[in-house]
Amino acid sequence: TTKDDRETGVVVKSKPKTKKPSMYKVLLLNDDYTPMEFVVHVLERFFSKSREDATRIMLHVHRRGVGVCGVYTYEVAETKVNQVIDFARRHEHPLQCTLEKE
Ligand code: TYC
Repeated sequence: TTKDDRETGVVVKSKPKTKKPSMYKVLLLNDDYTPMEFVVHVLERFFSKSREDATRIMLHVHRRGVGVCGVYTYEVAETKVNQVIDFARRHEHPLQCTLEKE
């Protein structure tokens, strides 16, 4: 935005300093060992997906190798990645999850 000082004629520019945060995709990766039901449960539990959406995403990852679970600000995305990896590890499944800037 620009502003013209009426006495000096000096034009100053300012921009509103609030910026939209960068958004990050949380990606789920396929593997040969994690049970399909476990992946569906992860999508319901950590990404608030319905059983139907969770099943669709799981099958997409199973067939294509990778899929998007959700899009979040960096801090939220990183927390979800850590929660998923930790939950999978505790259940001794190799499920992997990562984040990617949008
Ligand atoms: N490929 C796995 C199987 O056949 C299922 C699976 C789907 C694993 C999605 C990981 O992110 C994944 N049991």
